Amino acid sequence: MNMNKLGWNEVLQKEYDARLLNLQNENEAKQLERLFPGRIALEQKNLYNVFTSEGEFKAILADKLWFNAFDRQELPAVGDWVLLSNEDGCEQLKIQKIMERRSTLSRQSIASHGRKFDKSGTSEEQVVATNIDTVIMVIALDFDYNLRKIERYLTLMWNSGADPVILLNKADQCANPEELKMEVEAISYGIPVHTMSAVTGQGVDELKKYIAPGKTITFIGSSGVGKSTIINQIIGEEVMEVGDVRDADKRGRHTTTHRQLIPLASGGNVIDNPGMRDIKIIGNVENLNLTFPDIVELKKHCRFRNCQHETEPGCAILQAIADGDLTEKRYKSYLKLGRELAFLHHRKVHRQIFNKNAKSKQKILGTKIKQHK
Ligand SMILES: Nc1nc2c(ncn2[C@@H]2O[C@H](COP(=O)(O)OP(=O)(O)OP(=O)(O)O)[C@@H](O)[C@H]2O)c(=O)[nH]1
Ligand SMILES: [Mg+2]
Ligand SMILES: [Zn+2]
Repeated sequence: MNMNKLGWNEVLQKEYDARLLNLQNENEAKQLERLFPGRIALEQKNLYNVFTSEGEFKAILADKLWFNAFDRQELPAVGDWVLLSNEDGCEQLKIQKIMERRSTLSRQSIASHGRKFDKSGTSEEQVVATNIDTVIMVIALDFDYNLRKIERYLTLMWNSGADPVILLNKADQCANPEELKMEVEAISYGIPVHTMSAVTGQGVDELKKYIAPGKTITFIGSSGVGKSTIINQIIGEEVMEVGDVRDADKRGRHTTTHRQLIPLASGGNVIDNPGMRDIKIIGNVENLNLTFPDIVELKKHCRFRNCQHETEPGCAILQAIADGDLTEKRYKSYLKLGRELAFLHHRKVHRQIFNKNAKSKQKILGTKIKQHK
């Protein structure tokens, strides 16, 4: 495989070369020397598919990587560049190390799943995909269209470090796609918004502009919005499985069950994702402010610096709502997402303390085991 098309670049090469600096002993040098890079294409219950310069292979986690991971974020995700070893007598390659992530799209995982890695009992970050250049949120212009949902996704997308794009699909099912596009543009402040139909192919050329050798794009959105159909349109072939939507409410049936990185013949890479259910945001106030620049600006114009925007005279937010420049729904959405982020921050701090304690306990345990040997 051509590694540059897959996304390998100078920064990664530097990191790779640096593995041989500051080595402790010859043994370590020998071990590190034989590691080679690969990119995670698929994950299925701790069994991975990786692309290397030699092709596609199965890989498993090295014991050390597994043992040292306290958060799921510390395990490989689709899109990751990893360092691999090929050991005698082992059918699969072994993933020894995750290389530094250039961007990370994550969400809050649903705590009720009782994840093995949720050792602290708090909700945790679930890495959706990494090393992405452009993250494209797909909204279907039929059942799925909802401005509040777009605001929620935008906060998540700003947190990723990848460039956000909004794609309004199923334009063929909608009487006024251009009107809705303008409505979305009014709340997305300069983020590109496109309309398309993955069935007729209308708008696909505009989308192809985001694809370039070495670049990676990913599609996120609810089940049934057409993510896999769009990818098939881009490729020009039925590569991804596509599922019917339910008759009653036009929602999808969760056809795509695994994230998957697909290298395109032209040299770009696409990651398909399973449909997201009820998405929980992740991030910080900065991401929220990027999603709501209008509200950030308005707040600066309140008469009182500590204005709570409830009943105060000279409140620019209340004035904007009264004038119809800001909808109450949008302001409420801002407050709601802000509350969610504050709650999340609280849990995260708790979790960091827990992990720190657990890690030091593990160290002590490790030393004791060594002493016993
Ligand atoms: N009319 C119309 N139907 C579309 C369009 N795009 C996708 N569909 C249909 O929507 C259904 C769902 O498409 P998928 O591509 O499987 O949706 P998905 O987002 O990948 O769904 P999951 O894999 O479940 O997350 C299929 O029946 C597609 O044919 C479109 O632009 N217009
Ligand atoms: Mg799909
Ligand atoms: Zn105010």
